[in-house]
This record gives sequence, C-alpha cells and structure tokens, in this order.
Amino acid sequence: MSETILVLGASGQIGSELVIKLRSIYGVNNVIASDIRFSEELAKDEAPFEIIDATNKNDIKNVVLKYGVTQVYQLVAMLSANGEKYPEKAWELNMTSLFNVLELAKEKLINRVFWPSSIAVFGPSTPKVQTPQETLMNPTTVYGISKLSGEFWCNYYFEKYGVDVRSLRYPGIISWKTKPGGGTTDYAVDIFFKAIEEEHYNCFLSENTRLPMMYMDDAVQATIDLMQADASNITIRTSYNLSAIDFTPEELTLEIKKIIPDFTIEYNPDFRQEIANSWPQTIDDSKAREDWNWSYQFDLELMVKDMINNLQSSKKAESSKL
Ligand code: AKB
Repeated sequence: MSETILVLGASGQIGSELVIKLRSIYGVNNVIASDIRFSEELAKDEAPFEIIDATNKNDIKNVVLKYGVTQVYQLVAMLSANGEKYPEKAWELNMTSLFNVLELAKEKLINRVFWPSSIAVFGPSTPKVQTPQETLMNPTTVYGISKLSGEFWCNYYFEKYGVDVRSLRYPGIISWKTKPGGGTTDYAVDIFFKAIEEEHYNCFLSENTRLPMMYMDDAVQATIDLMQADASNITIRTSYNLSAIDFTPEELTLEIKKIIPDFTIEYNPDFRQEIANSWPQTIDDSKAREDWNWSYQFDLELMVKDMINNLQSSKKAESSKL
C-alpha cells in the first residue's frame, strides 16, 4: 500500500537520516520533512519540506490535510541533559507534541504513528545488565519521566481508541551526518569529531561508564522495520527495548586509537555523569527480535571504522571546496 509520510523533527539527528531512507523507499514526494528549523538539505530539489511547530496541533493538521498524510513519525523532543536545564519547557514540548499526533490519529486523520522512547525511562533501581522489557522503572530526569509517561499514553490511545502507535526505546545513537544535541550519550558522537579535528577529547563522562549504544544505520532500519511490521505482530504498545552495542568511553577510545594512534582523551565528568549512572548498561531486546525479527548489523569495530571513514572523507571534501 502506498503511504504518505510526515516526519516531525526532521532536521534533528535521527530525522535527517530517517527522511533520506524513507524517501528512498516511498518516493521523495511521499515523505514530507518538517521541523521548526528549515533544512536546505531536506528541501533540496524541491523535496517537500514544511515548517511546523509540533506543539501547535493546527500546524500539523494543516500539513496532514494538505498532503493526505497517512503516517506520522513524531521525533520532536528535548533530550536528557537539556531537559534538566529547562524542565518545564522539556515537559511541555515532549508531551504536547506527542498528544497532538495521538489526537490526529484518534480523529482518524492518520492511521499509523511512530514515537521514540529511550533508555531514559529506566532509573537507578532498574537492573543494569540485560535490562528486561518489563521491570522496575524510576526515571530521574524530566526527559525520562516524559518518555515513560508518553509510553503509557501511547498504550492508552491504542487500547482505548485503537490508535496504531509504535515505539522504540532508543539507546544512544551514533552518527556522522547530523550531531545530536542536549543528550547524555552525545559524548559518543562528539568524540569522533574531536578525534578527527584535534586528536584529543575532553569527555564529560568517566572512563568506565558503560551505556547501550547503536549506529544510526541500525536505528533507522529498526524504526522502519517496526513501522512496516504487520500490526498482528506488535505485542508491545508502550515501547520496545532495542539493543545493539555497549561500551565505555575507555573502550571506545581504544577502538579509535587503532585508526588514529595519536588520539588522547581526558575525563572531566559533569552533571551528565549522574544521569548516565542512572541508566542501564545493556538491554534485553528479545521481544523486538521475536515480534518483528530485529537484529543489528554494526558492532563496535565496524561502527568506529565507518564513522572515521565518513568523517575523514567529508573533511577532505570540505577542504577541497576552499
Ligand atoms: C540522551 O542521551 O538523552 C538520548 C537518549 C539516550 O535518549 N540520546
């Protein structure tokens, strides 16, 4: 069946790559990118791009009606570290943008919704190793609270109104095209940019902080696989645990040094250390594997090679333009 897809928050880290992949599957004109910030890249060659404030339901509704949108990927959110700086704003943004889309689905204007949750739904009392799908959850960040509440709202809209909403608990996501902003796992992206530019990184987490992570290609694939899965296979309507790799800053450094031997790192943990300490180290994603055949492609070594290759090539391309 042909779909017309709207991606809210398309200029962000996940959105910018998800839109490109979705356009390769569904056709450029069937995937409308939108964000509060314009993206030249996503609007290139007259590809559809709309400025939308996702906290304004009418903004979203007008675009849904204009294009006959059937599915919405709602990626707008303030992440964990920024959420601690602006708690009220984070709550307002994260919840209102979700409700607006759930309501449009309840009104039958769209028939499927994707909404990302996060490992931030877990907290200090959650088992840290192979964290189960169903377990004790006591998030300590505004972001985590908004994601856990959002998960239950998704389930509520599914149970009460039959809204086909699907969700993943993303781990930290690593990519080279668009940087993340305001998260606790951002170090695992920043480290690569600094390794290429300065061969040195000042890390805001301690050397032995283990966190679950995933390469962007895998995250995009998981998202699309979940959205394309037959509804009868989706047994979880809160959000699926999703897992790929896990490492500490020290382990990541050793892997980077295999390619950039002069790379050095220093550790100066800040307020984000406490957030990281409250999160799991590894995740049990067996439900995602069982229900819609999830598996990842990029292990640590492959991910590091691909990141460095791509960043080195784009640096060369930039300097040849000068
Ligand atoms: C963050 O660090 O806040 C995000 C996340 C794990 O959801 N990357």
